[in-house]
Amino acid sequence: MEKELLNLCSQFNIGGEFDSIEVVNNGHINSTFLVRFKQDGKINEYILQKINKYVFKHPDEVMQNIKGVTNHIVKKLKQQNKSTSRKTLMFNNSTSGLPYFVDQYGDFWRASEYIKNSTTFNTTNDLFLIEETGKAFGEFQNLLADFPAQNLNIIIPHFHNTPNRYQLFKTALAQNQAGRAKYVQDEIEQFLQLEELATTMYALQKQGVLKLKVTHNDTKCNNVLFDNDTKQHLCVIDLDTVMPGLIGFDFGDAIRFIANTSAEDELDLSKVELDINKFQAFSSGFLSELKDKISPQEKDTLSLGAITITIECGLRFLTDYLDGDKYFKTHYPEHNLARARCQLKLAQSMIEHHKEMDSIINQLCNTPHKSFE
Ligand code: GN1
Ligand code: MG
Repeated sequence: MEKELLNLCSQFNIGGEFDSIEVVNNGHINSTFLVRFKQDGKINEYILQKINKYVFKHPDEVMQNIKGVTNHIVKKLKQQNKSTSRKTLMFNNSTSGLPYFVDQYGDFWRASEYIKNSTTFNTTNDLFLIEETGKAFGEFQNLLADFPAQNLNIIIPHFHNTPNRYQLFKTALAQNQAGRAKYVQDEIEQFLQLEELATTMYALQKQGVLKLKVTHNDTKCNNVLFDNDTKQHLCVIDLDTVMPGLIGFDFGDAIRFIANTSAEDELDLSKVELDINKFQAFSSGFLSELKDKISPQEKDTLSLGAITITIECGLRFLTDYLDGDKYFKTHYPEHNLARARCQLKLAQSMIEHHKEMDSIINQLCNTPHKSFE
């Protein structure tokens, strides 16, 4: 393995005196290695990654998107006379001049410099970190605000097409492949009642009220790098699902994940709620970077984006439960159902707090930024 990996490094013109290789085990999708070389008395560290070709059918298109957005981020930072150091992932070209190398098995590999002295969080109650997470995603959107989103490849078609997600749900219900529909009549009914609300954003997009922008599509806090010492954000990582989308959905998915009182699959639903302080902290960071770059319609629908994505995600879990757990990895038979119930409860809590969320966003957009430090 070591020999193969070293050969791959040479395909990316990475070299020097070999020091060590480590397997990095923090992703469910790609295979990742940290490789170290000595050169002129110092250690250079690189990340070598094999792209999962089952999940990503066209890794070349994934890399084309990533190259486009990372080059744009560097260009914008330079224009603003800001340092580019540790502010984006940058991928090496291989000897063929492309940002990937295809090995003898048809696997796609990519290489980038390791971002030094950085760390990630899977979950946190620290409002400072939550605000920094908001800043990281806000800054990402800010730097890409003038990137032509229509030039991006569609990596996963219909990813946040909520009416399409409802269609797939109804098909799963009609087919009832796992024979589970009878156990979840209540949940089915609740999701159907939410359909009109959950498809509003998509309708606004179709009407041209909400525009497609560059979106990240996996805005969880563990996709942000923080400086190890200051705990300030550095940059956003995991750019595989960068595609055209709605800003409200990136915002909403981040809120779904970070601004709640429980895990995504909490069984005790009495523990599941929107945490309004976390909502405020994330929104404060996000809008400090972005409030001048988004339209009034985008601002007005940020909270609706959170509600929409939470319902959509729950619906995807319930669909998969009805299909017999084919898409999401599950750790026990009712896992997808537990996740679906949890998202339903969180969505209901968000609906109850809809006005409060809107008024926090309004206030943040109309007053100077005040940090949570
Ligand atoms: C999947 O595997 P992970 O956690 O990166 C899913 C997201 C869902 C999330 C729910 C490509 O993301 O859309 O929000 O599960 N990613 C894909 O936990 O379907
Ligand atoms: Mg991911």
